[in-house]
Amino acid sequence: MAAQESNSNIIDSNKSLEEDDALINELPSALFWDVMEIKKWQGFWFEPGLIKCAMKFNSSFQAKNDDVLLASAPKTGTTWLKALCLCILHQNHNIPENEDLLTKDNPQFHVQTIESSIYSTKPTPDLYATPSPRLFHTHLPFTFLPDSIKNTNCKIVCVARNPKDTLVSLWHFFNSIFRANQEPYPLEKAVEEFCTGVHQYGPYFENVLEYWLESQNRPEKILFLKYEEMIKDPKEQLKKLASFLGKPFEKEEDVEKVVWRCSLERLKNLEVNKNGSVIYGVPNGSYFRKGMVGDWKNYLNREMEDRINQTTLIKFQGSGLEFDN
Ligand code: PAP
Repeated sequence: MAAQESNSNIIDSNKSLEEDDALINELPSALFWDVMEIKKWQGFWFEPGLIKCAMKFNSSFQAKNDDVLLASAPKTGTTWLKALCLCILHQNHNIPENEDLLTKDNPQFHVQTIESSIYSTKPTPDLYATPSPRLFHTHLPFTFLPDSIKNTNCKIVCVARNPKDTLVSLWHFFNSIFRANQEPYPLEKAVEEFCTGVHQYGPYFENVLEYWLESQNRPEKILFLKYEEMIKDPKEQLKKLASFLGKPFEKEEDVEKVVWRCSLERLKNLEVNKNGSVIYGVPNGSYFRKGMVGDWKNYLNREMEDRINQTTLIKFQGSGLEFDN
């Protein structure tokens, strides 16, 4: 880490782009996986371009009461949640296969991650021309959300996942992006960076905890889903999600259809995801791997397991947040 954190790194909608650049330049830096510069902004690490987008999003986004915002720390079930919410909000459970949106593009394309897609394009697309209900996603922690999201009636759904599987999923993902045809990044280094929070969108722990605490205070506003519970009982979790979004299922068979439509097995084998295009510079197929609870046991040694367990214990202590793993 190079510089000291600036005291002036607060969000201010009156600042010019040049001032944003100057502020970002002053932030402490680190090198993520030896390739990507990340900077610490208000306690979290992001690549500099993302900070700019997050600032723009924070200062200019106007929420509507019927917006739905999906939130997740990376690799905790985002793609799955995006697919499920698309099906719930469109409610056309009887459409033939060839009309299903999920066969046409990856869920990541249909539900864009607001700070890394919408606010990184120039000019900013006309968000307000999008038909209601608008469905967005963010990997940003709760702190960074615009006041209009926090203070209107729009709903937030957060998905979270146990830290050890999240880390292993992250490790596979970044190996495929940064180190294709190379030796994988040393896992012990990835564990250390995960525990100290020095990674893109890190720390995972604070990101997850913020949404957890908010969901406890405002359950009508924020639904907190756990990946492990979704794997264990997808139908029950899907019904809970649909009811929260004000679109409860009328028929049990529709619940089953959506669970199947959004299953890893189906999505992974769709043509569009096997050979499909690229979003955020990432092949569609990289969003689908094993989708297992406890896959970490195949990768982490005792020392790594203890390191993550100890960190989890300290970070989540007293919050009531626990994960199966
Ligand atoms: P993102 O943060 O880049 O958007 P995200 O979708 O949150 O990625 O995480 C990918 C993980 O979700 C992968 O987990 P794994 O590496 O442990 O296998 C991926 O397999 C899993 N996943 C993707 N789609 C589904 C799905 N439909 N059902 C269950 N798990 C899924």
